Amino acid sequence: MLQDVLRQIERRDRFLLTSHARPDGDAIGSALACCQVLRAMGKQADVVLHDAVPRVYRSLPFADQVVQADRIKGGYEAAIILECDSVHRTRLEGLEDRFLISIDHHISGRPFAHVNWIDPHAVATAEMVFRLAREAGARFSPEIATCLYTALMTDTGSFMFQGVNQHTFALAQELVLAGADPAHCARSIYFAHSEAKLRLLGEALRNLKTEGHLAWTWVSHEHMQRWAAKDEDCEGLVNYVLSIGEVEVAAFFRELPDGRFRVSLRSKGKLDVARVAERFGGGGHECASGCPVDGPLASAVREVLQRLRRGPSVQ
Ligand SMILES: [Mn+2]
Repeated sequence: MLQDVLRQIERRDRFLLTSHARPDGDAIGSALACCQVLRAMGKQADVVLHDAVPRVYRSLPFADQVVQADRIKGGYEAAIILECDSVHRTRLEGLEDRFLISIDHHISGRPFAHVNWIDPHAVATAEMVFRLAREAGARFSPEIATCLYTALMTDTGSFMFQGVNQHTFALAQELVLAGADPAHCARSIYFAHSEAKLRLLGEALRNLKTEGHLAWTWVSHEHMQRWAAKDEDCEGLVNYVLSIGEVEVAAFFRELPDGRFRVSLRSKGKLDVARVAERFGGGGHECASGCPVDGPLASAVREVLQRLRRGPSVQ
């Protein structure tokens, strides 16, 4: 619980903060904000991530201080793992024998750490970091508010996803009062794409296929190379497929250099796509998941669609 987390923080001086590999807005924003909260409490803290900060989050306050590494070095007294359901998903080595604190809002969150604060009612991990900061009485700077607002905005799909309620807006209000600028945060995320991303979207829309409540598309490795696209340029393209009114489930296939495919699955809620992804050795949430599938494209699509047609249903 929150009190246990605070007690463990108060006992120590040097902290490492991290989150899952291929970090999203909640992972980055919450880790950056939590790091500043700890520093405001007089602690030493560093954010260490396995992957680079994606382009759209690079303008967040203190994003330039994020350390990218495969292995943890240094005398940290504890590691705080945010928005992440296992040590493995951080893809960082050297965490195993450290004192671990987990802060997560996922319903699938497992108590893998020494101290676990998992609150599935929190709409984003950012909400939990906000509560931690307030409980600690830490000075709440505009920079911290900006990181948390960005995390909240992205993790709620710009306040559109299931679970958004009056508390979400109350939190947004607190963050704006503390100095977050909503228009600036939105601009940095939604009007900051690379050209490559739009070129990939072009190919994805050209390749779009639909079948009843299912829709899917793909981009080839060759197309990725032609536009010097990075993995992160594919982020969110699946949502365009899901935006079709009749579509309940969308799949996006990205060809990897080795000819396999990375599949992103999205659901509007009637089908649990986490369970489908798990069948292929992936995972995620009911409405957003991912998995690897062997190529070539035709067989990858056939296998995934077979599962999607069959269910299993959430209801
Ligand atoms: Mn989150």
